Amino acid sequence: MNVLVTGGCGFIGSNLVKYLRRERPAWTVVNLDKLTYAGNLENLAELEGDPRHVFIRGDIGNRELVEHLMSVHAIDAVMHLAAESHVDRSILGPEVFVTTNVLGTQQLLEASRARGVKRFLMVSTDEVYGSLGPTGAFTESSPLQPSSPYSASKTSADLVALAYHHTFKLDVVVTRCSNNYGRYQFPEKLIPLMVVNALHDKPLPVYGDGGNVRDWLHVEDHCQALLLALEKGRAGEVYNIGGGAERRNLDIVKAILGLVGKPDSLIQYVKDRPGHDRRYAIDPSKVRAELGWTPAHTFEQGLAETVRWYVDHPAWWERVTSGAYRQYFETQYRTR
Ligand code: NAD
Ligand code: TDX
Repeated sequence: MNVLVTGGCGFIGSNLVKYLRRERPAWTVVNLDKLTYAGNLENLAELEGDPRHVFIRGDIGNRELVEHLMSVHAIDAVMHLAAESHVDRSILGPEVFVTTNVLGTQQLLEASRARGVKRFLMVSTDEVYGSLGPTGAFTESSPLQPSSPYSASKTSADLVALAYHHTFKLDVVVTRCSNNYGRYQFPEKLIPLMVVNALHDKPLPVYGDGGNVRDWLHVEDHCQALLLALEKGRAGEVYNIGGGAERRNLDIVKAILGLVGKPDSLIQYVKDRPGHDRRYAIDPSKVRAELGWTPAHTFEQGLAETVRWYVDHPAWWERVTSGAYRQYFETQYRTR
């Protein structure tokens, strides 16, 4: 089995590539990644010299390149994770979100169709469903109501992938997961940003009243669900994947401060994110019943381990927060 993972140098992708090498050692994993600010080969340092991990730097939108590598490596299946992934960046500059997430995905689907790929796993997001009120949870048939340029671009990609199944009979499975956390997450996302700021005694910027709720999923649990969906999911189906751990942002920020031994006075309430979704929650009944998946991590244990990893690996986040990221970070916070 030869699998193409796109975005394999990002947060979830790098965890997935390592998970696949451990769980399916006979497979060859071809990793196509453009190495944007979010992609970092250092995340895969432990695979150096591994003949069954092939890294190719390139854009998913480059059809010639994608078709060529699919042919040279006899790709059987695609796990598509490459994307622009950060909501705040999509508010500052939506264009690249449409280019990569929508047009890039379509090019990849077209190449997969042309090369007779046997399965295409589209990694989508729960943000396609928009925001929930205080109760209820997203099921696979909840209406699609994305709010941000990021989530609208992911919804478009998700629907184009399903259209390739319905129209062209490409074997497509879509997963829609909730907020991931764990090692190697870029420190622009809530949990690593707060850990890094706390370690530097910098203010912790909580948007709005801090009462927004996310349903947290450990990245290793997500990788397990993705492999199950690849191997056992039914073509044309959507599977919601959620960790069953709904938490308010403010409670997470306070938990992080407790774990690193810093005072709550570092919390700074800042202007809310425009169009900020209030609450996400996943009904995971389908993935549990059909694929037999349940998360292994509890949030409290997973958060403690994740925070410890950031505390123990300052060299990793110091390098990734330099350069281009720093410039973005400063633009972001000048506007508040
Ligand atoms: P990330 O931003 O950490 O990584 C994205 C990777 O894609 C990077 O390595 C980047 O270099 C690569 N990439 C970007 N544009 C590319 C292009 N045009 N061609 C090739 N490679 C390109 O993202 P992540 O958090 O690991 O998310 C992975 C996927 O999971 C995304 O599709 C995202 O929408 C989805 N998702 C993420 C979460 C989450 O909580 N992180 C939740 C739901 C869904
Ligand atoms: O500085 C911050 N302060 C803050 O209060 C940041 C970065 C975030 N927040 C809030 C906004 C959200 O309510 O924390 C929550 C989580 O924010 P993010 O980490 O930016 O994630 P979110 O917007 O929920 O989107 C994430 O989950 C769905 C991923 O980034 C997406 O790629 C995924 O599709």
